[in-house]
Amino acid sequence: MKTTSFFFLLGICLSCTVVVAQQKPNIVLIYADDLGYGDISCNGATKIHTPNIDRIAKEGLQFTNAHASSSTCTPSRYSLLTGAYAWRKTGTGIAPGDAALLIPTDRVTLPGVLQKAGYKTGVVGKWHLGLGPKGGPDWNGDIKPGPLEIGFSYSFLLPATGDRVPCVYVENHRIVGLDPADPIQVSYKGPVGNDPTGKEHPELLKMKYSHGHDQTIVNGVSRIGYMSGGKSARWVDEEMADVLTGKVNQFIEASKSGPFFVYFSTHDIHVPRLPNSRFAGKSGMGPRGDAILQLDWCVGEVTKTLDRLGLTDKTLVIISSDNGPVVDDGYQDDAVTKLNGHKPAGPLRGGKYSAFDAGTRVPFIVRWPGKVKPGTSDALVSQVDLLASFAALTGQSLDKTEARDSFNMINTFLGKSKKSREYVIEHALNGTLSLLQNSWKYIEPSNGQAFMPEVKIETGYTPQPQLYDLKTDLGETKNLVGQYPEIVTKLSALLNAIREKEGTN
Ligand code: NG6
Ligand code: CA
Repeated sequence: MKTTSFFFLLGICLSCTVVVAQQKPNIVLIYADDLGYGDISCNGATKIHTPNIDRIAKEGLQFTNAHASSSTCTPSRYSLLTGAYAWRKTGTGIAPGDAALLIPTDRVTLPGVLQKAGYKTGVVGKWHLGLGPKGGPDWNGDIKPGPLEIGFSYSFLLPATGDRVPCVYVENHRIVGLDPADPIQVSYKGPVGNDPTGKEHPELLKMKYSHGHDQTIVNGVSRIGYMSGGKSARWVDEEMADVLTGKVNQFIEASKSGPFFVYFSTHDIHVPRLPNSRFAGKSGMGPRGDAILQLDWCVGEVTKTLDRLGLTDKTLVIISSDNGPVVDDGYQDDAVTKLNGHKPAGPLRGGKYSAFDAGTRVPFIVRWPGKVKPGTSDALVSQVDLLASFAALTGQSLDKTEARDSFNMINTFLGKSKKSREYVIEHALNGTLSLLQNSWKYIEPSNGQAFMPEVKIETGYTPQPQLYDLKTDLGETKNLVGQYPEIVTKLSALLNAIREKEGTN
């Protein structure tokens, strides 16, 4: 190539980069809880219909090989927001409801990056990343540090999960509707106050537990952890989807001049599954299916708001999930008996908690009308890359030690390229790491139960290494370790090198 044409081409490439870098679409990230790859009709479900999610998929780009970082909530969200794998830092497993904020306030974060680029940044819904200083939050005072100290300008939260106390909403630094004359007390060590527990008073329950979840009863459902007081502030599970969706829509309305980022972290379809009466009984699959319908409704309501405000074309919408599916996660809600042949994980093996692919391979849909060409992408991608990708999209550079596991994959997320990530790491409940590269999946050896009887999930934990070729064996049934020892050596060496990568936790 002649030098002049080389520089001409270089010029074109650079100007493309600049065009991408200067775009500041609004960003709506709808992050479902425990939604499996096969739980939505656009991913092949036939027993349940999700028209609003399907609409986003039809108008957008649907990924078939996108991963959460972990097969449980807290570590997936930690890595989504920090661009670093949670397993690099101790204490980032499933957090109790009184945990301190897990993300140090001096860290670069996904909302922080967007805030620096001029975005209004909001989070609504499940948090589960701890709140307050070491020792936990002051529930009756200012609850901080929290989202507002790590890059969000507005927050409306379930502090942990729907099945963990305290069962109250926290807006910015305060519990909503708390009566100072009835202070709230929270403990994960032992009972506080006189509220009945599920263990002692099962006759008071409207939904019985199947395992765990036998502590303080709130709204007829016993939870993990103990609480007392705060009666006027307690949430009603059946109203939660409406409350959260309303807050998201208010935030969008108030930020419509843009750009804004909203992280809508739904409670659905996590346990306890108590959908609104509009959805109860409607799926024919029991509360788990009804919660999927409710989630789909939430997506529809947000979509309508974007349409009404004329923001649809200016908004990048992403729908995904924090980990794979579980059917019985601790309540007797008919999810198992009414499954009716539905396959929450689609063709994948395992589920929530596991090292098999259903643990982390989740729905992932990107819509940006006029910018993202509708279709499907088989590129291997990970949610850990959203931070660096949004930094690139908004024209910002990151220090090399920050967000060390997050790569700029914006062209793949926007469908401009089919390029896969060089590798993806999956992290399971017992700490097992797996490495995906091309069509290979390597699961490192680990100790732990191969089958979790309460949740009836195959974990993929074995003392021997495992190697699967997902191109020919998506269901991870034939361990090829004996046939390809050189691939095993290569992938385990790569995994170790990644494990040792330097950077800030
Ligand atoms: C488990 C809970 C489960 C769920 C999970 C966290 C029991 C027996 N099981 O310990 O119900 O809350 O933690 O789910 O307590 S996650 O999606 O937030 O990671
Ligand atoms: Ca989850």
